[in-house]
Amino acid sequence: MSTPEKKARIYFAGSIRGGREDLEIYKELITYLQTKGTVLTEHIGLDDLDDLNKEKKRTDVDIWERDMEWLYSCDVIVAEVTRPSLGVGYELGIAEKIRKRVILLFRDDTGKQCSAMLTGNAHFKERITYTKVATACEQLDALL
Ligand code: 6K6
Repeated sequence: MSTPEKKARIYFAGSIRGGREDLEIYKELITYLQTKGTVLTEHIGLDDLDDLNKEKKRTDVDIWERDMEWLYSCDVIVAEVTRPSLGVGYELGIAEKIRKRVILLFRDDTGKQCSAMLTGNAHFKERITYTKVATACEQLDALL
């Protein structure tokens, strides 16, 4: 009998207090990533009021402690970085220091440029630039 394959633990990072304009895109990406493994941070795509309120009731200390545990223990971080977020930037800085695998996602139809701290950094070599989420998922499929 073959041993069941261990599901990848995926840490999805996306803006929360940095702004929720890309929430629908996060939701679609998270739904796709759930076909590839366990998404630890599925609350980033939450807009169901009950679930979101539960998350919002957590203290900032609780949130930081839980997220750090997940960040250190995950197999891969997938970060949507089109919408700049201090929290996501912080998570990526730690990911680089602990040499954690990171896949960056950035939309190229916004007229914005991604930070040179990411695009100029050899640790963040796995980068997907996309316009449609379906294209991002196809490229993720080749990487995950
Ligand atoms: C609100 C909505 C959903 O969850 C909440 C409660 N807040 C947070 N819960 C979980 N992770 C958080 C929360 N706030 C920030 N983070 C982490 O920082 C996430 O992993 C995100 O990738 C990142 C977002 O940082 P900000 O600076 O945009 O908030």
